[in-house]
Amino acid sequence: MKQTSRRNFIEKSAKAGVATLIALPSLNSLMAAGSNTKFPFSNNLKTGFDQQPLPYPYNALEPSIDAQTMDIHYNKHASAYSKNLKEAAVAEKVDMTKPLEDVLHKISKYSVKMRNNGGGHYNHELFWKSMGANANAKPTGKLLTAIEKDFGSLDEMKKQLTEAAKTRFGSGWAWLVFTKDKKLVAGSTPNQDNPLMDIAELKGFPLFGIDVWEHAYYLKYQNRRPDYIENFWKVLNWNYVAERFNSI
Ligand code: MN3
Repeated sequence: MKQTSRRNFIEKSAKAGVATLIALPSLNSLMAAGSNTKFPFSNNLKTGFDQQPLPYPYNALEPSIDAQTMDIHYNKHASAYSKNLKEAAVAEKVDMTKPLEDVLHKISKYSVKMRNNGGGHYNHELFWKSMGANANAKPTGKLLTAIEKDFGSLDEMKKQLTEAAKTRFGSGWAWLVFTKDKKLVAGSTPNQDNPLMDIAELKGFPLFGIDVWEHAYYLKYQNRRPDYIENFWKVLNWNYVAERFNSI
């Protein structure tokens, strides 16, 4: 499909009734940094139920991620998660003015449809924002210090996360997670589960995730998931990852 300019895209999205992110005051921001942090973490980076506009044109991440994959991924796969999530929310009487995170934290109390689509919507909203055309090549500051403390080095973190992404059997996500023990760990979840969910084996606050469903890479990379993962690192938006880390 033809490239859509950012401006046209935003206009189109606005016409489609896309809502803005729900911004709530951060409890933790009111507390002294690093003290009394409660798990699950509460911060001001909340997710609504509507799909947000893609923060860049479809071709912005080329050659790592091609425009056609981005178009189909965003407009077909991800938008269906949002649509189906809202159907489930209506059926199960979920207040959609509240953050989606509230549902994910107790997802065991809801239907499989809510779990699959609530996870699917959250994971993709995070995924788009975690990438960028002018992404920084490296993390800095507090985030880099934490990575070096918990992994030994940035390269070792990338190695462990790459391994988690490569070895996730079937469909799922690989994550860099901040756990309740206040440590960064690399791991993965199946399907559209994520570390916010009470049913997840890997629990914590996701700083970013790598989508390893075939729909995320098959058009360009076919069966070569490792090549896709290698190229993902080139478009990772470390500024946004740092913003998430600093918000906890
Ligand atoms: Mn996907």
